[in-house]
Amino acid sequence: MRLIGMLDSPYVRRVAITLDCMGIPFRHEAVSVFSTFEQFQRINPVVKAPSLVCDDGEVLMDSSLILQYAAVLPACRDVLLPHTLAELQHALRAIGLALAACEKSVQIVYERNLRPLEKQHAPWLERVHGQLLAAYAGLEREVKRQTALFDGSLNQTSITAAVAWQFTQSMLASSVDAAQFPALQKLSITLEATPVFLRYPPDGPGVVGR
Ligand SMILES: N[C@@H](CCC(=O)N[C@@H](CS)C(=O)NCC(=O)O)C(=O)O
Repeated sequence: MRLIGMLDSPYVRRVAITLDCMGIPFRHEAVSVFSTFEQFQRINPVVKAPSLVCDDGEVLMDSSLILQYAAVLPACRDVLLPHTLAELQHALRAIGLALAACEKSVQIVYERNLRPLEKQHAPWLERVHGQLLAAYAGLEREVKRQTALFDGSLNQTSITAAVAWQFTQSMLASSVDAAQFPALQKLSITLEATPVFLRYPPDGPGVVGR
């Protein structure tokens, strides 16, 4: 299996780290949706990162769908999600908040980096920024509440939350004050120091216009 996309995408990084923790063998190919658009297009004409090229050549996209597929592969040692309904529900709520935070961060970065300054729409940016802060406020509460998931262990919830936080802090630190989110900050410091996070550093060319 080939995982296509740059690790500076939180979605790609989330999948790479989770697949590794699940015990699933894959080859990572650092192809950018921006600086190597045509190369990406040849693999997946939709140009969405992450893309997963399965062993039979079929291409999957969307990080959550890729992880859903990975969870039923014979090589999967652990789906890294809770097994009871109540705990799964809480875990999925936290993952949803982290993914919303990624999406809102990406929207702000695209608006700022890809749209000419005079065409940027301040009310839209303000709306998305409010949504981003709401997502992180909710996630901060979950990190404090769900102590078993956020005790430094590696599971789908903690990985997604830590990857989202690192991405937002690297791109939008002035928009999301880390001091207001101490539990997320602590989680990020802990997980970024683990060998598996260090194996997939958030490197890439960033968002650049073509
Ligand atoms: N919901 C998707 C979002 C993936 C996504 O938006 N990836 C970005 C890179 S961070 C991308 O492919 N951008 C190029 C584009 O949308 O044209 C997921 O979870 O994988």
